[in-house]
Amino acid sequence: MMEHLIPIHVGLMGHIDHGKTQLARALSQKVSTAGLDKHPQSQQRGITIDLGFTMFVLGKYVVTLVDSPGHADLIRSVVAGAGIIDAALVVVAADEGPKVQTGEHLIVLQSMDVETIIIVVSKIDLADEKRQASVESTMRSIIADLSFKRVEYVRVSALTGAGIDRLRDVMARTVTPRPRIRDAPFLMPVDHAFSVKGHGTVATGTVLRGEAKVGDSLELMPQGQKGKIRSIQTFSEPRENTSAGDRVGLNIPDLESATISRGNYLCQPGSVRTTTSAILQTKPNPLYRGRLTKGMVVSATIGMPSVTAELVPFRTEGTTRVVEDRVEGPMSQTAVLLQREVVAETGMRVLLMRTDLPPTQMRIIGSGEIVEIPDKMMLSRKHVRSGRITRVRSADVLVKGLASRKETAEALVGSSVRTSTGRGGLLAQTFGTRGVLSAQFDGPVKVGDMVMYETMVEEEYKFGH
Ligand SMILES: Nc1nc2c(ncn2[C@@H]2O[C@H](COP(=O)(O)OP(=O)(O)OP(=O)(O)O)[C@@H](O)[C@H]2O)c(=O)[nH]1
Ligand SMILES: [Mg+2]
Repeated sequence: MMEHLIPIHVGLMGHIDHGKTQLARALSQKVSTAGLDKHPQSQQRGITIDLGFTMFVLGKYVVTLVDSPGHADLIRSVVAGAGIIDAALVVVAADEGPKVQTGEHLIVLQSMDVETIIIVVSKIDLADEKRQASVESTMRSIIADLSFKRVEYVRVSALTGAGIDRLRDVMARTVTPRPRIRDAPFLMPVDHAFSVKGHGTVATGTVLRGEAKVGDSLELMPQGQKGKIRSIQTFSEPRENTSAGDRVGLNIPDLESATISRGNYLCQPGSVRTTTSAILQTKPNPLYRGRLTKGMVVSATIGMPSVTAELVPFRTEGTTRVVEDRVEGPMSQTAVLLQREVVAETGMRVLLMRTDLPPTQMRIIGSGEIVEIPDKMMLSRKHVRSGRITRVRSADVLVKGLASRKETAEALVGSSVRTSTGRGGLLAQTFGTRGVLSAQFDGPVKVGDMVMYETMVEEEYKFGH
C-alpha cells in the first residue's frame, strides 16, 4: 500500500531540548529499527545521540521524519541528515526562544540547499500568547537575512497536541520532493548497519538515485565489497524493489555489518569512484568571521560522511593553480585534501566546518560543490631563489648565490630576475665555475642588492604533507 505513496523526507533540527523528538513522536505512526532515541546513552542522558527515523502518511505522501540531535558536539549528524531531506522543521522552544544551534542548523540547511523550512515554535503550553508571538517575530527577523525559498511558521505543543494538525496541513501544502532520478546507477548512503539474527547484515538509508530489486548485486564503497540483496523493507513492510527517494533497509548477508559505517555507500558495482582530494567551488558563509589560511584543518562533510580535511586555497593563472597562503575576502575555489578515502563525484555538496571552535561561535566556514576530482592534486607554488650582486662592471653585473654550480647556473641563462629595489634584469651567461651569473639590468644597481629569481614549482598535494 505504501508503494503508491510519494516518499518525502523531512528533517527535525533545532537547539538541544527544544522538543524535536517529542514532536516526532506526536506526528508519527511508525518508528524504524534505527528509531527515536534508542541508543542506551540517549535514554541515560535524555538527549538524542544519533539520527532517528519515523514515518507517517500525509495525504499522497509518506513522510520520513529524520530526527537529529541538538547537542552542539553532534553537529555532524545534523549535516549528514541535511543531505537526504527535502525540507526541514526547525524547532524553537517558546519558553527559551532561538539559541546557538537554532542559528547553526539554519546555516547548515541553507548551505546544503534545503529550500523549504517550517519554523515550529514548540512547547507553547509553557509560554503565553505574547511570548509565543515574540519568539516567532525574532525568528522572522533571523530568516529575513537568509535565503530560503519558502518559510512557514507554526506553533505547537507536543504535550497537549495543540497545533499538530495544523502542522500536518502546512507540511502537506508546502513540502515537495526534490527531483528523483531513477534512470541512473543505484546510489544510497548508508546511515545505519546492523546484523539481524537469521538474516545477516541490514543496511538502512535513503536511496539518492536509481533503482534496485531483490537479487541485484550492489557494491559497498569505499571498501569495494560486493553482495546480493536478499530482501528489501520500508518501515518493516517487505517489498521487491526500491527506487530514488525511498527510505529502505536492504538485507545483504554477503556483507559484514561491522565493516560498514555511516557515510559508506551502496551502489551499482563500478558506478562511483573514491578520492582523497577534490576541487571545490565555494560559497562562503558571510557569518563566519575567522580567517582562511593554507593548510587549515577543517571537518568536511562530503555527501554524508564527515572527514578531517585540509584546505588549500588557490588562484588560477592561465592553466596553473597557484597556492595562496592566505585568503583575504571570499575564496572562490579551494582544494580539499582528505584524511581518508570517500565516495565523491562532481556536483556533490560539501559543508566545511571548524569543529575546533567552541559551539557558541560560528563554526561553519561555508559550503561548496565538487567541480573536479583530479587523479592527483597538482598545485603550484611560487619558489623564490635569491642571490646578491657582487660586482658592477661597465658592461654587465655579476650575481652570486642563485646557483652553486656552473651546471645549475647554465639552466638559468635567459631567465628574468628582479632586484629587491625593483629593477628588472636578464641572466645573460655564466661566469666562472662557482655558479656566478652575468646579468643585464634595466637601470642602475649596486653591489649588495638582492636579486630574485621566481619559478613556479608544481607538486602533488596530499593530506598531512
Ligand atoms: N511542556 C512541554 N514539554 C515538552 C514539549 N515537547 C517536549 N517537551 C519536553 O522537553 C524535553 C526535551 O524534549 P525532546 O523532544 O527530547 O527535545 P529534543 O529537541 O529532541 O532534544 P535533543 O534531541 O537532545 O536535542 C523533554 O523533557 C520533553 O518532555 C512540549 O510541547 N511541552
Ligand atoms: Mg531529540
